[in-house]
Amino acid sequence: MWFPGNFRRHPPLDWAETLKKNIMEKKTTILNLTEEEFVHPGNRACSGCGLSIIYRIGLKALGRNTILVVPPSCLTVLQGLYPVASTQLPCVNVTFASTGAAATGVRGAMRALKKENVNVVAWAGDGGTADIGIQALSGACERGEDIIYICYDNEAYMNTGVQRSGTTPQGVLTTTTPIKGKLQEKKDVPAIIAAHGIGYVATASAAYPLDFYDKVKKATTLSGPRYIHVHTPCPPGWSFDSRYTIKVGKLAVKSGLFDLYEIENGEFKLTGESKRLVGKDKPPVNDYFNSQGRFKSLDEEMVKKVQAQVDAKWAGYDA
Ligand SMILES: Cc1ncc(C[n+]2csc(CCOP(=O)(O)OP(=O)(O)O)c2C)c(N)n1
Ligand code: SF4
Ligand SMILES: [Mg+2]
Repeated sequence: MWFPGNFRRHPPLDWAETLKKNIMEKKTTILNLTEEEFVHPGNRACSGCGLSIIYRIGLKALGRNTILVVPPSCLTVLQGLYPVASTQLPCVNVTFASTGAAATGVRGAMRALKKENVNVVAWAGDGGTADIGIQALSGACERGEDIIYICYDNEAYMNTGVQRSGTTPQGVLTTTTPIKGKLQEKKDVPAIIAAHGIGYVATASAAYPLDFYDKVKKATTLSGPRYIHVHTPCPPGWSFDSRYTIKVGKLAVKSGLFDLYEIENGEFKLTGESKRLVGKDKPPVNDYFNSQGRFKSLDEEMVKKVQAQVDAKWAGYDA
């Protein structure tokens, strides 16, 4: 279970200096985000929900001229039902398998109405993206549909009680993998989508919301299919205390397990914290595993295997 001492101590950061530097360099900071809110205060997400962080920030980046397309998921619950929905933007709730196709239809409707400049944004969970919705998403990418697709990856089917999905990492305990954890490795969805040759694929983390904001903002300036995959900690599903969402999310990135990057017109580049980590010492992956109850059945051999995979991947980045 959770044990705060698992986190290594880092030197204290001078927040005022960092903020000043970022403002001088014209980077995105919390001070220059719009004050307009598109998610009402008070909604049905659990406390500490990573999705609720990126949803609030992502909608700020998208702005009012946006239509959302959402399949069944925790996001449907977070949004709630009309007339008490928490989102102040039009949202179409669609069937689980159809998100990519439904977004295609909304884009077609906007074209027919000559409202070409609307952001049509599919926003789906990992189960709705990696497993049941992948056919519709793949079709939309292959056809070159003019949509933004955001997948929030909490690494299981959370809304229905934590069942394993294609993106659940190997060894994770879920209600459908309750003894040894999931046997298979995590499906690399951004790589699958990138293999369609679309113009923009990015990864992000709820623990680095401004990096996510910049990527969503950039996606709104591009056209064609754009895909953003966001690592999204979930306190009840991952079994950690809800106050540690950002720390757990940051550990996934800092240990080199989940990388922040963009693939723009086929060109791969690390971004943000991952870019800063190249050539630097990283905390062992076991620090991340120890921060959550869902990894408690991992044995030493599996931890060594994952560490070796991460080291090999980063040796490639360092080259
Ligand atoms: C065809 C179909 N099968 C199953 C369901 C039940 N269902 C609703 S939400 C959900 C889980 C979605 O998981 P994910 O996409 O990862 O989103 P999360 O709940 O984790 O936010 C399931 C299985 C459904 N609504 N439709
Ligand atoms: S179960 Fe997880 S993803 Fe779903 S609302 Fe709760 S914290 Fe968020
Ligand atoms: Mg999920």
